[in-house]
Amino acid sequence: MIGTGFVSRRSSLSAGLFERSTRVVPGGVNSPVRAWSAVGGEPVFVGRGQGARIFDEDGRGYLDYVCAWGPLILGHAPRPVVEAVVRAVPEGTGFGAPTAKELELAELVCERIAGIEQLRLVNSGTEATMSAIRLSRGYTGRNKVLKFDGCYHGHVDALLARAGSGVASFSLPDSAGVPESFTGQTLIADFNDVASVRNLVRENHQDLAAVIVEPVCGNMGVIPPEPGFLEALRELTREYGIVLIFDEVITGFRVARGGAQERYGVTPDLTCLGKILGGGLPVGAFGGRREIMSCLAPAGPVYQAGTLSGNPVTVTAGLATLKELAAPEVYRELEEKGRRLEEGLQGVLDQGIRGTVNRVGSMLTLFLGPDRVGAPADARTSDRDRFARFFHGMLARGIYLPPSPFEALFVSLAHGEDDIAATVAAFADWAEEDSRR
Ligand code: KE4
Repeated sequence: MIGTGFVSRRSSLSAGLFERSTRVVPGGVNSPVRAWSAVGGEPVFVGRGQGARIFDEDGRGYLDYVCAWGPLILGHAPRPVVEAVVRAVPEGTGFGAPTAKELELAELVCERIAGIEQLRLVNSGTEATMSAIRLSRGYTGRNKVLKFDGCYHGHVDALLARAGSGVASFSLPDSAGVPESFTGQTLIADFNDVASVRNLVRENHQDLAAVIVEPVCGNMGVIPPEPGFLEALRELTREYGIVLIFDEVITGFRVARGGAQERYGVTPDLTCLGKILGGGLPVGAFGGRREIMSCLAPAGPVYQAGTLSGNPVTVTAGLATLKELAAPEVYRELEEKGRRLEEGLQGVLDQGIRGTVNRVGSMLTLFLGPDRVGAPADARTSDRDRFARFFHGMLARGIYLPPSPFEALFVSLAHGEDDIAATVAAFADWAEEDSRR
């Protein structure tokens, strides 16, 4: 069955395409993680996807756990989304004017996500977090923002920053091209370390506009919040009038129908969304308390805009996707599939491989090396060479994983029990082969 057999040789067309691509696209890719820098080798060029599988340009199938980095919770080309988009396109692909559809999507999101009373659609998660930071600064009149070491919020200048450690530090930029002045107002705390946050907040609260956090860290591999961590952030920010922003670009509609804020029962002031919200088409959104959102132009003085915001085709795909995620049993199914994969992988680790699996719902990470990953610092002790062998070993067995130890695997509704069993079997087979090295 495609996607579970051994892939005897790598796609030759992909290799040719990659070489061509590097001539006209920086690094040959339109987003760095796709270049496989963390695992080596040349990326597979994907020709199409269907259900739980993708197919490279040679038609070789792979079980896909990247799922376009999270959006494809229904799997690839789900019929309800495809049919809705096919119907929508002949009606026009964009108007630059308000539409009933974007209003319907905003109302649906406000109904699903507890912390959102008003919503603004944008075109990427980066736009969402960038705008939420600006809005927080405009609303509070303060300048500093606090983020967490290891959390990623898109390539926003002010958030491309991390300190050496998690204590009070004004960060240096993490990317060329970002002036120190742009990150000079960015504080870094340690995820799951309430004391590191409390110290920074108490020192800086008079000029601290926002605390932004991935409620489940997904960008150092999956790291769940420790019990009480999110509650402590909520209490601290409320005490000092600081805007609490949940970056739910990954977790929104992923870890629960109402996102992480529903799963953990903590309601932020602002929420950033993306990925699943667009059903695989380019999207982002930010929303929250009406009092804060009403500061946004044209209602208020904080400017934010976007030519393609609320694009009717994107909104159609988003509505069709969210409608498939309405029934509670959907999240029971996702939880069960995630659990099966976690237990299967952990079972192989328990046979003698150092590592651990972290999971929240249908997003999970297999760490090779550390026995426990409760913070990004733990994740950084991962055995990167072994991960690279794991990645390629699984690829050769028809399993397509995120090409980095610091990303999440995503299980979709299209992944069946056989697929999950085949994935675990492939891991066991690779592990046995690797142990003989
Ligand atoms: P985009 O601008 O890439 O749509 O979203 C940025 C973003 C914001 N917040 C969180 C929590 C995110 O995870 C992301 C983007 N996620 C990465 C993968 N972890 C996208 C993959 C890529 O960069 O190519």
